[in-house]
Amino acid sequence: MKKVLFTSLLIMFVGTFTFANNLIMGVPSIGGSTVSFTIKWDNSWKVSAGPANWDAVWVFVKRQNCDQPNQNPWLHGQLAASGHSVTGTQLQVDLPTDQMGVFIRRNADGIGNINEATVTLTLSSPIGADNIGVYGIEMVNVPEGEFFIGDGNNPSSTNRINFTDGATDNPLRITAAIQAAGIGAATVYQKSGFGSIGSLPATFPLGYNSFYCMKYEITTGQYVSFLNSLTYNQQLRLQEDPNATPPSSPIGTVINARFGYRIEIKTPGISTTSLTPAIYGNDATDDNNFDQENDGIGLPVSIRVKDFLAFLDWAALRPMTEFEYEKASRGPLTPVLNEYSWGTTDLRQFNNYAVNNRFTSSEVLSGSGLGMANVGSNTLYRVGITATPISDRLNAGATYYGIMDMTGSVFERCIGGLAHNYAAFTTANGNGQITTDSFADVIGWPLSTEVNTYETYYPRRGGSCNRYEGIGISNRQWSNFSDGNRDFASGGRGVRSF
Ligand SMILES: [Ca+2]
Ligand SMILES: [Ca+2]
Ligand SMILES: [Ca+2]
Ligand SMILES: [Ca+2]
Repeated sequence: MKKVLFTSLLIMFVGTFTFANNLIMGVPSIGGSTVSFTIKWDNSWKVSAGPANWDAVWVFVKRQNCDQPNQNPWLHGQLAASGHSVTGTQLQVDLPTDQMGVFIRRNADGIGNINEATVTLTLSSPIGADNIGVYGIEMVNVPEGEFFIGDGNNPSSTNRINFTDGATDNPLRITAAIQAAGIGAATVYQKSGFGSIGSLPATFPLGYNSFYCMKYEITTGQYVSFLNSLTYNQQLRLQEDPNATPPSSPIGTVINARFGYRIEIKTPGISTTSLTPAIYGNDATDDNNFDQENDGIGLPVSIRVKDFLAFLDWAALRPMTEFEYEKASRGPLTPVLNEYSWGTTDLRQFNNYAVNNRFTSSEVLSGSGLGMANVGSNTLYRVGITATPISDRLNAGATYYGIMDMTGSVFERCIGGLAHNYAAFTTANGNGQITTDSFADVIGWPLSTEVNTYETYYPRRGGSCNRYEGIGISNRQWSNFSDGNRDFASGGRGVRSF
């Protein structure tokens, strides 16, 4: 039986110019090799001044041969080289060379709502009786250009380990020439040489070139969509405790419950007559009624490095580097000592405010102000909660480009750190598939076949809801931190070079 799934992986939309709004994608229709669906979202932008960037939706397709739908894996839906279109006059469809998905974005400068339009994508082979899933993730363009790493701190002070120009405490400007040649030895970008053991070559993304960055951290809704596309054995490898809580466990078995959200088994899998995967859902209210409006679907997830990399490979994205983290946060502006992702040292912690409409898509804090950040509260709130209809960058806590929660909420895992070699990392994206043991397998991603032992190979940036120290844009004090479970409010987001 043919079925179609559709998932707005992120249902809330906010940005520098904007307030919370829906990305809405309609139920797809299928014919021949094509998938068509409606799309609309509010408070979109494309601007030539200031950040000179735009927002977009990364859309990709999964397909499943349905002769044995309970057992067959969902495979990434490779797109054809042409045959992609969108109706109306506002939008355009951009196809990357690897044909893993498309970016839907404004075709001209403008700020405001996107009228409903119909997107048609052509797959690389006829759909036949396959089941089809369509997924969308909101992204922000980070344009090509120079920027600074480091904020001028003494890297030895309070163990900041921040980037410098090598010789002094001063920031270093990343230029086209540096990207083209590779930045080289760690002593070039850190005073004590605390960087990659191997020299970073031209193929290592230093952030000069443009890339797309997820507007928000990976959410519980996105993570559940990912889990629900896996085989039983893949799910087993991502369980809380594979021995105690296999996918065939009863309804309500907790898979990942941290800082307020609860991901549980909604429909148990089957392990007796066949291996039918479980269906997971969110149940923040813990009444075993899943995926309700107040079940915390828009909260960020706290996950291990293994989970994080598997999600990014599945979504055909990649991790960002530490250099790209600083670019995405600071933009081209001159560094401010100890600045946070909104560009100042203003800071208001969430715990000083009440929260209304808890766990819903309209969850909101009782107050606002400059530099709102979820650090030290030990609770997670919906991604982008600080953006309001009238918020500017400082009030929304947004980065220069309009990316949310880069300071606080969950840690942003990056490629980088010290005491290991990440010179082989490139702009290569995931290919939509993970291994049968649920590992990412992209060449160049550090140690992606080891279990839990590579947590220290992915430095964490920006602080989290359970850490208020070391949260500045350039602070690297969590570079060498080991935590093999999901207890530390560590998550992150994907990026993609076009
Ligand atoms: Ca429950
Ligand atoms: Ca519920
Ligand atoms: Ca964060
Ligand atoms: Ca892969």
